[in-house]
Amino acid sequence: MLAPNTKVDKKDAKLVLANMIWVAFALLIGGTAGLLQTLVRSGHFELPFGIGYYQLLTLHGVILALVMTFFFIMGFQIAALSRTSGPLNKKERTLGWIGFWVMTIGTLMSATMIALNEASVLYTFYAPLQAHVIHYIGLALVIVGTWISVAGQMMRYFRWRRENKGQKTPLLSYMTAVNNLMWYVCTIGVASTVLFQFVPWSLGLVETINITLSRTLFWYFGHALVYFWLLPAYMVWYAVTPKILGAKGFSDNLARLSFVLFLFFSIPVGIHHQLVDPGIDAFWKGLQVVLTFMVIVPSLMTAFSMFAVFETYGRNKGATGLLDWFKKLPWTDARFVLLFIGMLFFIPGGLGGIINASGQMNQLVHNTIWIVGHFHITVGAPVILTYFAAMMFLLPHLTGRKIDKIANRLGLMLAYTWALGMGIMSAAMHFAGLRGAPRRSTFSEYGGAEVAEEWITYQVMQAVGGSFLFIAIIIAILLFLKLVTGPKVNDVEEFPVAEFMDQYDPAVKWVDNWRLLIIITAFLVLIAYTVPITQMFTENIPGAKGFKLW
Ligand code: HAS
Ligand code: CU
Repeated sequence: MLAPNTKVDKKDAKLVLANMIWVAFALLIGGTAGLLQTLVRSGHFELPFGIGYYQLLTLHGVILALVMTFFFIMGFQIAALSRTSGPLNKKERTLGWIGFWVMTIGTLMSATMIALNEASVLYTFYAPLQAHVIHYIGLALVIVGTWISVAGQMMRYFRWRRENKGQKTPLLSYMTAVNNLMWYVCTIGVASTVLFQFVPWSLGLVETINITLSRTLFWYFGHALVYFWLLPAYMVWYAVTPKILGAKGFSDNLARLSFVLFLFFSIPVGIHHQLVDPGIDAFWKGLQVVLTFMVIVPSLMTAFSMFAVFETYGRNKGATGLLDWFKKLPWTDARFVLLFIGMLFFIPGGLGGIINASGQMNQLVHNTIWIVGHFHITVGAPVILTYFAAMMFLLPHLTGRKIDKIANRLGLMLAYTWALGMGIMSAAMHFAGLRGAPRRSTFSEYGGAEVAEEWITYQVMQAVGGSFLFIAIIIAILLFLKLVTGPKVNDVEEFPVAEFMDQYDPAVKWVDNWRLLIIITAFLVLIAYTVPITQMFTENIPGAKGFKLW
């Protein structure tokens, strides 16, 4: 049964909106940095006021990949819980607010250090690059803030279960809880490396740092991070999209199973980011590659479910033939177009991921700008376009308004401009990467080196794409403003939540058995990481002093 709630509670709405304000702000700052970067790389522009390229790139990565996404995820998940499980109680909501403020303080600390040029270490903060200690503490606080907010969310979830014993938990609430459990387990990695390695080292309490260990702990977190971004988008795909169409979702049980598979396989795969790193045995790299191929399965299940929804919908509207249903989709509804274009991007995005994960091919693309292309058509398109689609209904829903014609038109413009910009930019990045162009580099001509000549056209294309993206960001900001201003209405925009074809089938019990989920997750993590990490302690790896190369 669907929970009787149909609206996000008013007090919860304030908390959600506070998080969403950060999303808009971060998008503007991070997007501007992105535009400037592509202009620098084109070779036709130099940064003013002594701003460094790597300083800007750090800001871009931190503010978009970490700050913007985290605030969105916290806000969206709270809204999803409040909508499907019912209002948070005072304690749960207070945790949400404390988390919000801790994240805010952490963000300001890190951003200040980046602005002072004390932390140009990029968003992955690889050692031996050494930032100011306040930068690391700031990042740690951002994570701690999410822990606190997530604690409130988990309390809401388990309170629903206590109050509704034996019933199937609302799907969006369940998905939120799974994403949060994954988050708790994976952030242990980044928290440990920051606390026990980076902080003492940047304070000068210890002279050197074990780089292999720090990178491994980072990527133990870093791959699950990409699913922490993706799963809220999948929540919208599974549980919201069918309702936007006025159709039913394919299978509630399949959706839950795919989330459980993400929980199991998102964490023990981080070493696929270190396939060319020394200090990790080939066997463990191979094992984690196999596990990476397992984590592709729930995405394929998602693709299948979405095709099933779209095709069924189209056929119900009278479509015949193999692909006719495509034409019947609601091409004038901006919410749909935004997330559908996101899905289209995820087809090459996912394929690129499979290429990256394949040991031998990774040698070709690792550390080239191909990888930057890859993550712009994963987090930078499917994920963010779905976040935009969610903002379209959330913002008016929370503030008592409705999407009007102008907002819908802005949404459509946003979808197409973003697609154009991201399409051009990331295609150019993929092609340049295949020709060897490196990532994390300010240069465009490399002192006139012959090999760099064939990259230049692509770099100019990146700037063209980046400029369209910047226009899209301006449209996005206008859209957000449009959605939260103007007359309030009685017939408030809905937060669409779908029913499923198997809605009334009995619940599959084990997917909600949290002890079992934790045991299997921990077991896989231990198998994949115990030996490689132990070797990093026992094999006497020489430590590195800190470097400040900027
Ligand atoms: Fe990745 C590097 C492997 C998915 C993000 N990835 C990155 C980095 C980021 C990132 C940020 O194995 C760079 C980190 C850095 O700074 O160094 N990635 C994968 C694999 C997947 C994958 C196997 N990545 C993502 C997602 C991300 C993301 C999702 C963000 C949200 N990635 C790698 C590897 C590296 C890497 C290596 C390291 C490379 C290196 O050497 O440094 C898979 O999860 C992908 C599975 C997805 C699919 C697609 C399913 C398609 C769907 C859409 C269906 C469409 C419909 C509409 C229904 C198989 C669900 C169609 C309708 C029609 C009518 C056509
Ligand atoms: Cu990964």
